[in-house]
Amino acid sequence: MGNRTAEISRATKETRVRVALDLDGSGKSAPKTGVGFFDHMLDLLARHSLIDLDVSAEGDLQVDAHHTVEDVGIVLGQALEKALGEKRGIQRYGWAIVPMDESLAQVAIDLSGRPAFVFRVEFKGETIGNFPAELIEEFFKALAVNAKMNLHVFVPYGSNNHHISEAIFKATARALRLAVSQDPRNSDVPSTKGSL
Ligand SMILES: [Mn+2]
Repeated sequence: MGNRTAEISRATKETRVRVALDLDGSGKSAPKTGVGFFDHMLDLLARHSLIDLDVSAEGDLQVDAHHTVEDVGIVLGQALEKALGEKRGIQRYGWAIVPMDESLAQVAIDLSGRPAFVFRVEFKGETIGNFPAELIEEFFKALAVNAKMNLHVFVPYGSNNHHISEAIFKATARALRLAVSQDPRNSDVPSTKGSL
């Protein structure tokens, strides 16, 4: 299957973001985005997907965390797509249902080469600590579009925003772990079209 790694840097007037990842890693990460809660979520994403994930970002946090979080989603999505290459031999689909105490998250992924994003989540109030809850959706939208994948996130219930967010990141991680993993029964591109 070769080397499934990628490194992408992106600089705009709002942010400078660098992402390096290894799909066949062990879940190592030490995110440095300047946004503590977001670093915590990226750490969860790496740990539970077993993707080694090196993320550093310097954003216009004097404005707010919006650009930083969105741009990390963009670059992470681009890196994921690049590391997958031709997608030969991958499982392609991934899904997970993950509880976090009283909250539940259901995530389904298709690494289809087509972006689609469904986010059915109701946070309780506008913030998670001092982190704007709406940025969770912005991050995953940017990730889905730039990784060119279908990403469906559904939280049927949950009452603590920190738990809801953790459940979403862990379920996405688990779904990604499955979707990017090698299918021992199929070394071809998993599509009747012959490409993804
Ligand atoms: Mn936590």
